[in-house]
Amino acid sequence: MIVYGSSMSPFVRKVLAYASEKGIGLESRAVGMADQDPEFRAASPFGKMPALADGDYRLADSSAIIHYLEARYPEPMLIPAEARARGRVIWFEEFADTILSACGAKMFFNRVVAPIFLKRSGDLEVANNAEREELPKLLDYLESVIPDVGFLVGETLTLADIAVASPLANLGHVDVEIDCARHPRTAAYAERILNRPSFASLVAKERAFLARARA
Ligand SMILES: N[C@@H](CCC(=O)N[C@@H](CS)C(=O)NCC(=O)O)C(=O)O
Repeated sequence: MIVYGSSMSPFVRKVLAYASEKGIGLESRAVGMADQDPEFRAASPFGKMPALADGDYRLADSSAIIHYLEARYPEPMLIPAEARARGRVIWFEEFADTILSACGAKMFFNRVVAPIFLKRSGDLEVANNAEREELPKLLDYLESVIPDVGFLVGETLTLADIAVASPLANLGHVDVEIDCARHPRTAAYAERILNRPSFASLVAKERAFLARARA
């Protein structure tokens, strides 16, 4: 099974960390933004990453891919069956994909993607505004729902934790630290989840790659 994309994308990282937590062996194939690789384009009609190829079955979108994998490999269950728990897990995934990642993308695109990969200046005002005005409110929300110990939903790791931690990893790539005074639970939670082997090896590789690209 092949996953196309770069793990610096929170959506790709979410799929790779999820597969690692499930013990699903995936081959990660690097493609860049607007990549014309025909296999990738066949799996992702609009050229967005991630995309999956499982034999002749192809699928785009991190959530679609994860739902496919969860149905194919039910154990360990990372999307709970119980109605309320499942609803909460999908809420956190949506929050992470559409609200937290959108805010993070303003910083990541303008501080990293534009200058390093597109060789042009990013709009630093957009990035700084996202960091100062948008992000603190999102972290305030997380601070109100993250428990002192454990996970976002129930007693075990779920897709909710993987989805929320993934865009938090990008903050490290744009030199944004979660303020331990204002958001102590969120800071400890991010460290807890991102230190799991499923995330730690990906993030370490990303950091090394960015350090080389910036040098
Ligand atoms: N909803 C999609 C979002 C995927 C997405 O927007 N990926 C970005 C990278 S973070 C991308 O490929 N952008 C390139 C483009 O829009 O052309 C998912 O969950 O997979």
